[in-house]
Amino acid sequence: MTTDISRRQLFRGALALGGVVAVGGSLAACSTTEPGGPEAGGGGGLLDRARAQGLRIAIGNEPPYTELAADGTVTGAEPDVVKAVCARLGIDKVEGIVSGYDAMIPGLKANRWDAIAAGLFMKKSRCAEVNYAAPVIVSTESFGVKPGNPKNVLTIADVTDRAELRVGVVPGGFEQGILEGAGVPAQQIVNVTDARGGQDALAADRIDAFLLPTLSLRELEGVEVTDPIPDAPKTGSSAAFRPDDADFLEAYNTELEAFKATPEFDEILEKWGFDPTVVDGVTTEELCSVDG
Ligand code: 6CS
Repeated sequence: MTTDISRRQLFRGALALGGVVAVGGSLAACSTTEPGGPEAGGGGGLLDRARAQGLRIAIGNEPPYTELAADGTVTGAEPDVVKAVCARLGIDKVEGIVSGYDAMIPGLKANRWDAIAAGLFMKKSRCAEVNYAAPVIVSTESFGVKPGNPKNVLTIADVTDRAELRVGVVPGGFEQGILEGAGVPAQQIVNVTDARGGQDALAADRIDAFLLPTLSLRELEGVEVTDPIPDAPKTGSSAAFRPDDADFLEAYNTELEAFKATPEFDEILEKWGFDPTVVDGVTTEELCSVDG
């Protein structure tokens, strides 16, 4: 008897095992670290390799930041910007590989992918390990709660002040860092696999609130989304690269800055529900100063 598992079940199984699942053509083409894989380093090396073989990006498959279309192509606000900038660099293939947020930087260092384009929000600890391109997205965090917000969870301070509140976060995510940075004890922090896992945990009363970006929560069913959390830090993101690929980053940033001035950039952000003007004047340095 064959077991016909869905793509989502496969992803969630792989993520639960801390693994990654490569998509691009077919799942059979799962690629993690390619045998004799690309040597790290040398922006020119990555630029030449990407022009020849395509660019592999890690994504979280969390719309609207990143989304795996039914036919396996990678979309979402960040990948769509990456694809547009890559086209300007002569790179005509971008492959999405689904990963948990906690595995994205280790996977980049292990050459499982060439870049991260997942809405991996900038903060000190991440900026110390990877080099981010100029900001593309600045967004907000909210709580996903049961309709009517019966526990009245609105701020991070509510969570620190009320020991009975259990908050769901994705493993190693920016939100986990917000709670830990605020001194929320581990027993109040509940790991869920991903956005759908948080939705299910809320429905099953395993958590009282799900901490996730505002627009990601709005994609879920049966979840009321609070206003942006006033005492949560600013969240900003862009593509992230290995420090050894500085030449590639320089070429990428040059084309990204030019692309950000075009109507197409605004169209991509607006298509996915983001306000393209919020990122105006925001720098990587500013976002990399966020604690955590
Ligand atoms: O940067 C992060 O870790 C967070 N970013 C997104 C788009 N979703 C959740 C994740 O924790």
